[in-house]
Formats: sequence, structure tokens, C-alpha cells
Amino acid sequence: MSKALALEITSKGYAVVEDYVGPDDLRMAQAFVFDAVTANGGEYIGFAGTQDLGDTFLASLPADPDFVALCRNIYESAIGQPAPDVGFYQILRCLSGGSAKKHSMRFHFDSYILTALIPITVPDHGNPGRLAIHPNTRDIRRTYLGNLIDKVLVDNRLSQALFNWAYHRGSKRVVRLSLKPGSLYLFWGYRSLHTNEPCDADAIRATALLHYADPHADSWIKQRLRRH
Ligand SMILES: O=C(O)CCC(=O)C(=O)O
Ligand SMILES: [Fe+2]
Repeated sequence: MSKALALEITSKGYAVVEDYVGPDDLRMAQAFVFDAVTANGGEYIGFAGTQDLGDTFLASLPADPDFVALCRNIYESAIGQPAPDVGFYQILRCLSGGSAKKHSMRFHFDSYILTALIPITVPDHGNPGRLAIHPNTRDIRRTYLGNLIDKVLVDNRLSQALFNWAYHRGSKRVVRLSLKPGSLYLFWGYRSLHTNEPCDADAIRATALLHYADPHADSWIKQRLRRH
């Protein structure tokens, strides 16, 4: 299964495992998100790591042997080398309120090779908050410095304005995915320029992201700069 998924991610730009999360686990995570956004005055809130995720399935997912094996096998199928024995960089992003826009339409490359995304809640009205992916825009850079140069070229106003312009003109090169809560979406986050659409201020769009395998983890420069 992981071999087929890896091939699909490379050829299509992404792969989906439908209904990866069971209904009870999903409902509990949705209630968690709703409470967190409400407690934050209806505005954006993000959680890094697992420590504040209560007893939702998200708190134990990065230690789930099946999930870990899936990600490692996908990595190995595509990269052809043993998967590094590292954990995930995990975030739960809950978009809502006036601040939803600020956390949207910022095209970027992730620092990690594989991105696993599980939508928890999607807007039930207004902008659906799709995921936008330019499949495999770049290769894995040989050095951290090469990676850093890409990031600088992308993370500035002019580039962002161009990406947004192309996006709104309906560029065919970009995949626009309507997300289904509880399904698992996989893509090469390091290689693919991507972002999310916003949601309306009175809606909630929450996604859990588990990023796996930083190709530059051992870089001397990176360790000095202490960025991720
Ligand atoms: O929330 C999303 O749909 C994507 C977020 C993302 O790409 C990231 O946090 O790296
Ligand atoms: Fe990302």
C-alpha cells in the first residue's frame, strides 16, 4: 500500500487515504477544536506538539505504530534509503475569525519531506478553505543553503503576489483540494509549493499536520542558525 501511495504522491502531487480516522475520534477532535476556538474569542489558534491536545486521537497519533510505519514506508519507497529514526513536527491549525486570512494564501515549502494532513473541521458555508498544491515544484536540495535560497525567493511580497495572481487566474498547474474531515492527505511538502485558502470569519477550518523527515537535519549551517 505504501509503495502505491508513494507513486501516487509523486505522479498526482498528493494521495488520500479516505476515512482514516474513526467517527468517534473525529468527533472528539472536532469538539476540542470548537472549544479551543471559542475560548480564543473565535480567532485563530495553533497547537505545536501533542502536550496540549488533551485525549484526542491527535495526542497519540505520532506514536501510533501503524501511522509511523505508513509514513516511514512511503518515505523509503520514494527516497530509496532507510527512513530516519525521528519523530514528527506536529501542528494543529484552527482558522477562524478575522485572523483566518492572515494564516492563508502564503505559499511555502515545508522543511520536511513528507507532509501528512488530516482535516478535522472544514467550513460548512462560504469559502471551503481548500488546500492548494503545486506538485513537486523543486527537487530535494543537496545542501541546507540551497534550501534556504529557495525559501528566500518564495517568502517575499513580490513572489507571494505572483503566486496569488496565478492562483486566482485559475492556473492549471495547481491542484485545489476540497478537504474531507477524517481523511488522510499526503504530499511532498518539501518539494511542493503549497498553501491553504482562508475560511469565512464565522466558520472554522482546522487541519492537523504531521511533518516527517528534515533532509537537512544534520546540516552544520542549519544547526548554527537554529531554524527549522
Ligand atoms: O492547513 C493547511 O491546509 C496547510 C498548512 C501547511 O501547509 C503548514 O502548516 O505547513
Ligand atoms: Fe506546509
